[in-house]
Amino acid sequence: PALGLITSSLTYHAPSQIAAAIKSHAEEKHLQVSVAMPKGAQFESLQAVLNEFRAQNIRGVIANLPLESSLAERLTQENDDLACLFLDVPPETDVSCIRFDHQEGSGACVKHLWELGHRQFGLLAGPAHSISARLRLGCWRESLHRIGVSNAITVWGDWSASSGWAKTFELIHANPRISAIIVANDQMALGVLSALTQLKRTGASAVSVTGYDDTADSLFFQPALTTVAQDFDLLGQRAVECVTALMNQSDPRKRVLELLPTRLVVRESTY
Ligand code: IPT
Repeated sequence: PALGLITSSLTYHAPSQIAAAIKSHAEEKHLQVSVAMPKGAQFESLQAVLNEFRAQNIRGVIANLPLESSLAERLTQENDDLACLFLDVPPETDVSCIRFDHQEGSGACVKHLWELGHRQFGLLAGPAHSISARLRLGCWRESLHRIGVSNAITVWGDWSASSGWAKTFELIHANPRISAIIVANDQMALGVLSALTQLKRTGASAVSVTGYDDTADSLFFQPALTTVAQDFDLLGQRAVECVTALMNQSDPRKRVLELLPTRLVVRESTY
């Protein structure tokens, strides 16, 4: 028996950690994992992947790539012989889904920086096509709005360190008084820290930075990164457990919905 995994590019840290966790927890259950990494997220290309999985006798599929609600719902409805579980879809989507509680983590970053006295914020979001990027940005803005901050500046990166580096110059140029940058993932935060060093915004004129993911490397960034921890191993474990449970029950309309906790890890990049 085998599972199928459709994933975002494994060149990024989080999807590769999640894939590794899925693989090892599936192995414990003596399940092979077949991996597909489609370029785009159109219905036809995803349906082709599911057909390919079906031909390999796969009956359970985990999709860790950003999909709009209507697309995930259509895939679920038109493939009701497969158990499909989604890890990156909007909250209101009528499909089986496990995801991290973005509200908890995003809100905690704003609160932490506010309590340190920061009032001038830069927001570095992930790519606009990413569901999780939009959810995190939405929460930052809502939390800032609630405490009366209305002048935060938003820029969008593509999850990579190089985009974080480039966008930092834009942010600081737009408002040189920015004292804190909230970043949608650790890889972009690495680039932000590098750009801030280049801009000589260290020491007394340092800018605080928060990341998101808590990758294994983030502790060794200079300075060590304050970030929101997402337990990718737990996500992989729960995903394998849920998709196998879905495979073993007969009602294709049954839905699983699980929210995993996140946790703010405070290190040296915020003061
Ligand atoms: C999400 C990561 O937080 C982000 O850093 C990036 O790697 C993205 O994945 C790629 O799709 S985590 C995902 C479960 C929403």
